[in-house]
Amino acid sequence: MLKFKTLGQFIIEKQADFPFAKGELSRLLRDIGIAAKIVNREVNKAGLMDILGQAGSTNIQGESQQKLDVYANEQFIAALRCGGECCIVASEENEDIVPLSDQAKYIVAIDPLDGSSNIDVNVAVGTIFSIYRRVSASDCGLSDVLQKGSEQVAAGYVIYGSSTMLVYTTGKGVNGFTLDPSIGEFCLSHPNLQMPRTGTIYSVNEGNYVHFPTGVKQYIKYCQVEDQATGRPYTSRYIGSMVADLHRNLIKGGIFIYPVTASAPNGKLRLVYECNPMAFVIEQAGGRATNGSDRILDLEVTELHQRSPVFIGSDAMVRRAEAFMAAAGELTFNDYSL
Ligand code: AHM
Ligand code: MG
Repeated sequence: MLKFKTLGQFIIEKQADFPFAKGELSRLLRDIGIAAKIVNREVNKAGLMDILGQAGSTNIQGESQQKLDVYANEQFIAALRCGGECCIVASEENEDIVPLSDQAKYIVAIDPLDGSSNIDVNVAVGTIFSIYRRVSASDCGLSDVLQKGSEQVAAGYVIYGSSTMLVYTTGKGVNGFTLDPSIGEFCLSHPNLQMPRTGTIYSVNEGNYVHFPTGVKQYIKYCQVEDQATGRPYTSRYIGSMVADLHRNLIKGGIFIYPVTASAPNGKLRLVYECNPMAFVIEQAGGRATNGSDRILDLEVTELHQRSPVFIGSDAMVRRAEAFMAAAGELTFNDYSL
């Protein structure tokens, strides 16, 4: 008698929540899970293999070597192509949309290996994915991808960390699965994840402090002030892998901010395959995600690789940061002096 539930079993069970479901979304999630296991296998032996070479370099057999993010992109696209349930993939690694099956109902947006600059130093990286229902009746195209985040039917991430986890939502809460390498299955380990309403961790690249908007500078100062009642000073934790930073904050409570800066006037992170899926997960866990004033999931999407500032995490902390932004009366970088 099995004492655990695998991702596959869980997905099939949850299909009953959607009485008219034909199993396509379930199969799509299964395909993402399979690709995640393949990527996990390569990430885990990254130090052993010659896989760390730059894309475009050649190995001793004259075969071209690929960076892990290129490899991950290929694996996810191959799994989605093979599964047949995806009509378009939009990926951080591809300038344009990748058309797959025009018969299929779903769009997948993906950051195949987020935080990939961390691979070379053995730090956690992740995959972020987002699923939409196509809106076109035929000839699916870019307009199917440019939907607001609130239209997502499912989203999630995989974290390749000290263990590998897949965390996802279909809009009915958030569930986390840990990969048991001995049986090669993701097993339900974190059912119904709830983000603490507040926390004591703030995650922001403080090296960019001088370039931050005044509201963000003031919020950071607020985090650093001694105050017993609110548990300040807070702890600063910034890995540089959004998936890992947000996963930790989801479990422990905290806020992650990537604001506009002088060099990134629209923020750094991408709306379609980074901010929207993470915002869907965090909201479903009881947290909050905005661009400093407006809900991420309600932002108009006009470009495939559109960027957005993001304030995401525990509800009370994000609201507090927004209050500092509103009080400073600006959303754009304009003050080097504070
Ligand atoms: P990537 O998708 O090219 O890996 O970039 C996204 C990453 C996020 O995971 C992380 O939060 C951020 O970039 C770190 O940026 P910075 O080094 O500017 O702090
Ligand atoms: Mg990324």
